[in-house]
Order: sequence, then structure tokens, then C-alpha cells
Amino acid sequence: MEIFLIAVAVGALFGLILALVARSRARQREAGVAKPERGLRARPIPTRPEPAAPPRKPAAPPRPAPPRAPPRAEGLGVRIRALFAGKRATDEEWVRLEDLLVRADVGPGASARLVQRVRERYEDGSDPAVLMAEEVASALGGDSTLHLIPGELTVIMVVGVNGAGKTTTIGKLAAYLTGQGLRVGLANSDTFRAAAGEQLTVWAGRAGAHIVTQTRGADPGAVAFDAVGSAKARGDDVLIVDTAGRLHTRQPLMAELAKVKRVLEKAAGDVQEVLLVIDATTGQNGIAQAREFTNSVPLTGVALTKLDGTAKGGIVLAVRDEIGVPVKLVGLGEGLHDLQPFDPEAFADNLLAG
Ligand SMILES: Nc1nc2c(ncn2[C@@H]2O[C@H](COP(=O)(O)OP(=O)(O)OP(=O)(O)O)[C@@H](O)[C@H]2O)c(=O)[nH]1
Ligand SMILES: [Mg+2]
Repeated sequence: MEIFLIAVAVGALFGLILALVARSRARQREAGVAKPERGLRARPIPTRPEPAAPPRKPAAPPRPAPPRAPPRAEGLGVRIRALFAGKRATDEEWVRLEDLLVRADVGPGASARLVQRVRERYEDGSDPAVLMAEEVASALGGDSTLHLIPGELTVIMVVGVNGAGKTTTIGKLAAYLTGQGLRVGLANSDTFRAAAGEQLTVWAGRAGAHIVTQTRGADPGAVAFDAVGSAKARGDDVLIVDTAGRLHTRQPLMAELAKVKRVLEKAAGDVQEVLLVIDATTGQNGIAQAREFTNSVPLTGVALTKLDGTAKGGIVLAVRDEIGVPVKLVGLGEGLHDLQPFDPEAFADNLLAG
């Protein structure tokens, strides 16, 4: 009898241990399959159409997603929810929502339109921050691919104000394209800044691209012309032209930029992409930059840099709304691979985070 009781007790204990182990495993599994966070993850930069030539080198292995900054306690999403919490949405809430967006650099026009769309969809109990994120993503959607011509030389011109991140973006883009097996040439048409040639030469070396540069003070158009000749002679797929940073308000400098573009068009036939580099920390001035640059050299896209910092880059909504130029690339750091295609949903999540 005693033996029987001991056996029952041991059996019960064993059963209890098994149940505890099973529960702990189930918890681990739940944690493991949690929905991956949507964010600014590494993805290949889409180009349109796909280059016809087979890759000469294997593409760079995908990099892990950069760590996302923890949401700030007072993020835009938190402030929007707080605005609507526990009360009926009246005109005052909608005006204050618009004000929040304007203060996030979204611009008055784009802010008013976004609020209007959210207001049309809002019902009691909906999450206004989620609705706003959806509207932001939709406002920034559409074609954001880089247009490359297979089998021919594609020319990409990069422009922007001083220090926006032009040269760094060019280096990263060149690295991405060479990683796809494309032959890439760089033209240093920034003949104004003393160290510009050295900086671009370093990036060319890191990216495995050719570079054409001249001494300081040379004519930027002449460098561009030579670079097209050199790129054609080498059979390059893509030529990326760096230009000196300039204040969009300085007319002679803007005219010089237009001249570089004309030279490129004459030498290469066309310029497929004119990318304006905008620093995410740029406030409302970004809209004036986009307007003046596109007046001189019609823009085909925006590269938004320094999105790895605290800045959310709300200005691109204003640029898209007023100038109609899509964001194509996003800079997330100073490293060779810190460039990603623009993802409207990830951008919206980041803008509304917190
Ligand atoms: N954190 C961060 N820094 C960046 C990024 N892009 C560029 N930078 C930094 O911004 C600074 C200016 O970058 P550049 O590429 O020299 O800018 P630029 O527009 O070519 O400057 P100018 O030719 O002088 O007009 C450098 O310190 C870069 O390392 C980015 O995406 N993230
Ligand atoms: Mg530069």
C-alpha cells in the first residue's frame, strides 16, 4: 500500500513538472513569433526597369535592420491620442491636430489635407494616430523607384544645399549599384570645396566605382562632360554626378547647376534622375529648397538623409504636396550600406511613433 502511495505521489510530481515545462515552452514560442516590428529595415533599392545584364557580382548580403530609436515619451502618436482621449472630437480637436502636424514640419497645406482625410474616416472609438499613419503613407505612396536604362548609360545628378548629405548618399548608392553587378562612374562636379574631390575619391574606392575629378576651381560642366566620355568609354551602366552644395537663393549658383545639367544632356542624351538631397532635420526651409532647385533643374526625386537621428523628416510631406516630387531614398547613417529605398508605411510609422 505504502509503495502504491509513493508511486502515485512520484507520478503526480512528474506530471506537474511536465506541465510547467510545457507552459514555459509555450511562452517562449509566443515571444518568438511576435509580429515583426514594421520599420526602417534593410531592403533592396528598387530600380525600374530591372537592368537587363546579368549581375557580374553577387549582391551584397542583406544587412540586419538598424536598431530603431525607442519611441520618445512625447511622440506625435502619443500627442494625437491624448488630444482625442475620452472626449468627442470637436472643431477644436481637429484644429489642434492640424497644429501638431504643422509643428512636425508637415506644412500647412499638407497638414490641412491630411486632417481633412482623417476627419472623414474618424468614428468614435477609432485610433486617430493609426488613421493619420495610414493617410501619411497613402500621401507618400506611388512610384519611388530609380529609373535605370538597361544596356545604356543612366545619368543621375545629385543636388542640394551645403552639408545635406549629397556626397555620402552618392557613395552609398554607388556601393548598392556595384553590389548589383553594375559598373558605376562618379563625377566630381563639386569643384568649389577644397576637399570635395578627396571625399568622393574615398567613397569611389569603398564602393568600387570609377571617378572623374579635376582640380579645385575647374568648370563643373567640363568635369561632367569628361565624366560622360569616360563612362561611355568604360561601358559604365550608371554615372552619378556630385555637385557643390549651394544656397537655393543664390541665383548664379542655381544657373550654374542648370548649365551642368545641359552639358550632361548634350553629352549623354538625357539625365534620368535629378535627386534633391534633403536633411531630415531641415524644417520648413526644405520646401523653399525644393521649389528653387526644381525651378533650375526639374527634380525627379528626393533622398532624405539623417533619418537615423531624432528628426522625423515631416518636411517631405510638404515637398510631395506642393512640388509633387516623390522620396526615393532614405539615408540612415554614415556607413556604406546605410541607404534604403523609401518605404511610405515605415516612414509613417516612424513619424507617428510614440
Ligand atoms: N547620421 C547621418 N549622417 C549623415 C547621413 N548622410 C550624411 N551624413 C553626414 O552629414 C555630413 C555631410 O555629408 P556630406 O555627404 O559631405 O554632405 P554634402 O551635401 O555632400 O556636403 P557639401 O558637399 O559640403 O555640400 C557628413 O558628416 C556625413 O557623414 C545620414 O544618413 N545619417
Ligand atoms: Mg559633397
